[in-house]
Amino acid sequence: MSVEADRPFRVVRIDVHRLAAPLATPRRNAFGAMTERPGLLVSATLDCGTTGWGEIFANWPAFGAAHRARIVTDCLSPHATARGFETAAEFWQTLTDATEVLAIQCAEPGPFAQAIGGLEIAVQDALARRVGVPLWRYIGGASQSRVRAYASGVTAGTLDRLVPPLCDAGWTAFKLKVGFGADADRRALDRLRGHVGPNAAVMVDANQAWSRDDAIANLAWLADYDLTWLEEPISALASGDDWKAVCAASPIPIAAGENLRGAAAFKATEAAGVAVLQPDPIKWGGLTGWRSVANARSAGTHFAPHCLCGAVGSAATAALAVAEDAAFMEVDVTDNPLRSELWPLETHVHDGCIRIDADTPGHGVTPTEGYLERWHARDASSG
Ligand code: SMN
Ligand code: MG
Repeated sequence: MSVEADRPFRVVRIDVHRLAAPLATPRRNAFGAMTERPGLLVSATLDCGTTGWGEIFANWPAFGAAHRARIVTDCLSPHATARGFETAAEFWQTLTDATEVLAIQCAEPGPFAQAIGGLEIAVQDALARRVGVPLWRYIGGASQSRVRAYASGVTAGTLDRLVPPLCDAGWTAFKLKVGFGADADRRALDRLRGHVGPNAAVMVDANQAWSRDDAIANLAWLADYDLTWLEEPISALASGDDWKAVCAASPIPIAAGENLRGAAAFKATEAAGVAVLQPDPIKWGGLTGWRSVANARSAGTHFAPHCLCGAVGSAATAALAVAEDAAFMEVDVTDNPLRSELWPLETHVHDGCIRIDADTPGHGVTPTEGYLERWHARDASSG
């Protein structure tokens, strides 16, 4: 039973921190390259004096963190500090309702949802710290304090370097980016399976690369690879009929969610046959929205939260994943000092599972002054 109904609260201060960590090697995706790891943190201080931390999705566009920081300071803070609230769920719903029309007028429901999600996580973290309870237990987790991790960010070009040390460290699940042509994808999958062996879980992520027909055509060879799931084979905005056709044709569980917003969207994607839901709390929903999706899912549908962010977002998503008994949690294993400095893999992942300290209040990550100064974004687009 969540303890969040302990007593009302008021947010008295909100701060945002734009971060950027240069990358020695650009991180390439189908839609562009990252030359630095951006980050956007938000802190919320309650009337009792406790401060909690959240993270707002800001990976793209490169200047996105500055824009989302202004959404927090100019659009959300006035509503967040105007009155007291009974629960974090009421806080999240109030901010969502209060800015819904503005987000539509700006054609920016996504950035607004991301900003609200990160701010709600900061409030939940503060509420859990206020009563000295770990966040995963505060939001209702009871049974276990760990969740199976899978390594993401693995590509044909990086797998030979990234995967063997992870296998040596006990990792047992790996996700490969595909969508680069059947021959190239097959070669990469063969090499990955060669590293990880027959018992490891292997997932593939097409990042929306295929049309409905191309996805169905690719299933013919993907079926040979004993995959745990095929992620985003087609556009997140493709029709329900397209998703139904791909799911019906696939012998492999289909996964999606990182680009969906709203409980209705997740319900529709599940109705289309998607078997693994992957909401990302710092892209939409925070802990409140995420848990509404978790609680509404059908018995046979699995949860594996998407996560591509720094230490605060990783720790908050881990708390969620544990509280909701997720099947897996994504861990980006590529270079990101914004995560590794305060949430190092070697500390938090053992035997292929993310373990959460059962005693530390909140999500357990408190950015230090040194961290904030070291990674403070110094570009001109300070917003
Ligand atoms: C992903 C998307 C964009 C960049 C990196 C990784 C991927 C994921 O969809 O699941 O993390
Ligand atoms: Mg993905």
